Amino acid sequence: MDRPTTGGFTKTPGWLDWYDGPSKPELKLPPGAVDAHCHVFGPGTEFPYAPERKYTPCDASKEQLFALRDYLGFARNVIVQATCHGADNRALVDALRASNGRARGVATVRAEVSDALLQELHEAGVHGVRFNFVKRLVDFTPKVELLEIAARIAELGWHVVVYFEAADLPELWDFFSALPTPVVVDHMGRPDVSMPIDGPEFKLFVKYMHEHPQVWSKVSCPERLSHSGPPALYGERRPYADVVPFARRLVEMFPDRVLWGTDWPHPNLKGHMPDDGLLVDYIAQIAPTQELRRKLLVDNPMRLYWPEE
Ligand code: 0GY
Repeated sequence: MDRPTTGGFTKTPGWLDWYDGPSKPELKLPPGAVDAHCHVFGPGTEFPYAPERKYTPCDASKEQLFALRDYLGFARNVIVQATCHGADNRALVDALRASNGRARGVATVRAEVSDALLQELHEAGVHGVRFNFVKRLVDFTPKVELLEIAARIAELGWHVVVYFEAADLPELWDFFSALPTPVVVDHMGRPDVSMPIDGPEFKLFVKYMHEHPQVWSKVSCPERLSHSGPPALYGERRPYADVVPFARRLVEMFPDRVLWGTDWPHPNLKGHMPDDGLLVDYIAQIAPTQELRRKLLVDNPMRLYWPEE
């Protein structure tokens, strides 16, 4: 289906639209399950994309996100500010306010952000900021500025979400260790899953989590990390087999510090757009018991994003 981005914005050539006909998951999610990593994009007519963005996505509205939440069987969302909106969090805040308390957020702010704006974000349901180190997505921000932001948001009880490539962990290690808040790593620090699970790269990430009890990991995005697929495994309902051991290792070693999310509407995917129903069934492979799934999908995200409940 052609869904051109509107509001004077044209999608980046080759941009894959999110998949509009997800299957119904076979896995029954525990009551109160949280999709702890997803985004809203625009719509561009209402919430313009940021001038400094590295891509222009297709629109993906809050109504579409909430419909997917209900269809898949989730109760709540954690909406993460994506780089195409820069530090303009209006689309995020709009979605949070429309969610009737069923969504919380992770924002992007610059060092010059006012206390009043931080307070407004807090009241809307923001509980964290995202620091992005993926070079294809953002321009460089000096670490001293990030540390200033971290010190200010720590006072609000927020945490820091970090997104980086596995090869950059050694360089970022000391900076992450200096952060005064819980640190949530996106997508397991993006391991190369063609490498052995006990090889130096993933071992370093496991060591990092082991040595830092304040560090959490999202065990999400097999569709980004997989070399084995789908598409070949569509229909089989056990997709992304090559990523499973990595995610399962973290779920079993750190059951109280893992989160999971769909990553809808799946920015910057090349090759295939995942069926979100299949992604939910993937959870059964990485968290094989009901207890692990309850921690991953309910207890852990509730502790971080709805601590008052
Ligand atoms: C993700 C992934 C990506 C993009 C962003 O903020 C963003 O633009 O997060 C990516 O391209 O890997 O997980 O949302």
